[in-house]
Amino acid sequence: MSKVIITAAISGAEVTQEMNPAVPYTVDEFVREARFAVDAGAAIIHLHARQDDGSPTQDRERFRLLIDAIREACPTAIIQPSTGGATGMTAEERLQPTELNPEMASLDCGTMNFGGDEIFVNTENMIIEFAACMRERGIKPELECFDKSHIDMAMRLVRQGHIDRPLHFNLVLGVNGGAAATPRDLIFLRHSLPEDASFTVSAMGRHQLPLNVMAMAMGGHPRTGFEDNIQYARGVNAKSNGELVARLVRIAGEMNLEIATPDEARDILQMPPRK
Ligand code: KMH
Ligand code: ZN
Repeated sequence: MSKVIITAAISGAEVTQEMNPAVPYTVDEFVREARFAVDAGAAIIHLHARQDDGSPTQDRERFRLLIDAIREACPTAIIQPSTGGATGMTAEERLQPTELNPEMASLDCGTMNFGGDEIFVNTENMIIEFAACMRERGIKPELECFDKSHIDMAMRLVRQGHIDRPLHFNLVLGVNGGAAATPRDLIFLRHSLPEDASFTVSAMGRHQLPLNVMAMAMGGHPRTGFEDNIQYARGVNAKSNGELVARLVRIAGEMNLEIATPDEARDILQMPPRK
């Protein structure tokens, strides 16, 4: 049986230290959170950058600092920068971390109505541009799909030759404007994927844990971390991303599932071996 790849989305762009003081802003805080997550069993660190004051940034040099520091602390981990960034950022801004040639990056597959007047823009041409940039640099895209139509868009771009197989999806549930964080919607999305694709499941807030467990039961992989959920239990903040990862590792063990090391994750996702 294939092993379970745990992704830790350690920072995100939206959560703050006012909500949970363990949310990382500084380089040292990022290193601490990445180390806790990897030591607990995460193979992939999904990374949004922050300035020291907590403001989200896609600045290439800030990403370089963070990636170099995390790599030193966690030399085997797969570091997956976000190209989603935060709403309101331009495509050029968002693409900056790809200039560092990471082995993987997120590729958002549709525009989202986040609420009010907030729109997360991913036009078809932007997705094609981001995919071309990743192909040129040998970066494995993780296809972020917040709804069924995003899967359809991704598959259209696969058929048109813009995105290469093997495909790895991240099904993101419970974000305003997208699919609901319910078993019904997860089953629908999972069965909308091509048979040969691998998939991770992310779900917001209190839905993170049950849908992570469902993902593992369905042959998929879980994504945990502060980007999607800052609480360990109702009204109780998680002390670290590592605490969330450790709980998944325990549950996977009870389910007789083994946890993939970063190198095993590269193998499962059919990525080149670590350099
Ligand atoms: N923060 C959201 C606007 C990604 O990382 O690619 C976008 C996001 C997706 O988190
Ligand atoms: Zn993200």
